[in-house]
Amino acid sequence: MLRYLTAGESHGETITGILDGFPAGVPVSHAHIAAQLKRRRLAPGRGPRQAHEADAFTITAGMLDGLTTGAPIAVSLKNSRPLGKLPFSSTPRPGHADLAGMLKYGTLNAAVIRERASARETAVRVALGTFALRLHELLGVRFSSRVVSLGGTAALTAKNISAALKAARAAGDTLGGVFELRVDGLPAGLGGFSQGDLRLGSRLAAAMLAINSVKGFAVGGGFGLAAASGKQAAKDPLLSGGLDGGMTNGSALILRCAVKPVPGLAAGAASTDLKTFRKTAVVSKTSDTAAVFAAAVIAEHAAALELAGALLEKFGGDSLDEIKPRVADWRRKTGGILSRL
Ligand code: EPS
Repeated sequence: MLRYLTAGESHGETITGILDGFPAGVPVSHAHIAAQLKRRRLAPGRGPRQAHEADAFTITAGMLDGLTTGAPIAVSLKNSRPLGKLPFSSTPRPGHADLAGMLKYGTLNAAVIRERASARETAVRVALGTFALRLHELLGVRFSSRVVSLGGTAALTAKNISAALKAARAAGDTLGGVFELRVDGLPAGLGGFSQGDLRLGSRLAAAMLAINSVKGFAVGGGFGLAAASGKQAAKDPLLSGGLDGGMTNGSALILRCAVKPVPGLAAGAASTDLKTFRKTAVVSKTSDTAAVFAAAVIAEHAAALELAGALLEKFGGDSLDEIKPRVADWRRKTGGILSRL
């Protein structure tokens, strides 16, 4: 079973991730992980925090001579400016985890909640996801993502993206958007239908909705399918988005996610101090202008981890050498049928 956990706070010393159940013999270099972390960190729409974060990391377990060993993998990411002591704040930022978290843990200090709920944690998810991406790559599975709308505009160009982000930033505002994730080359038959929690759609939905700010999830035609007739849907296999009955069907997997505008506003958002119950404005200076570009990168990694788990469940194997011929054999068998349809 492939599983992972993370620990660490946004302004703590380090953020740590452990990936357990990953096969041996997968070559993963420091450069592979650094490149993926850079894609996340430098995605458009990022806030001032990214200018000083270097996402320096160390792999402290599970690797030998550039290859995974099969033992649990541990990655530790250093924060560039850890805060020794958190600034106390009893004013929750609306739309963030602050209020619900303060009620849940019985604290008047929103900082305690923010520190762990912050999207900073997704950096280590990306580091762990790089291992899964490498496994997929070596088995011929390719991941890509793109932002398909920003702040309600769908005809996106580099120029209007940059203008929209600039205008929002100048107004102390933020923008939401939609990203699309595409996975090509997945073997057919991953996932299952015999129990609801085995359906790959439910597992991918959980992985996507676990990304900060993701509020909507769709497979293939998604919400548009509700308006299509059965005849129309039957004509376009892309509408199923690569999943039928909770299993991969041999076509490209296509997911879309809606990402809300970052609720922390530089212009200030109306809130209430939970100590005094005075109405006040809470100003967020470090927030991103749009999280959708970074979320798309994070989604590639979160989906890669989920799909690597499904792949290992189907094919078993403790090392890449063991898995590779099994996948190739399956591709030959299923490909012979799929190519004749
Ligand atoms: C985030 C708020 C800011 C962002 C952060 C996500 O961080 P903080 O307020 O904790 O300084 O910079 O993103 C990152 C640090 C990152 O690496 O992605 C939030 O509220 O989610």
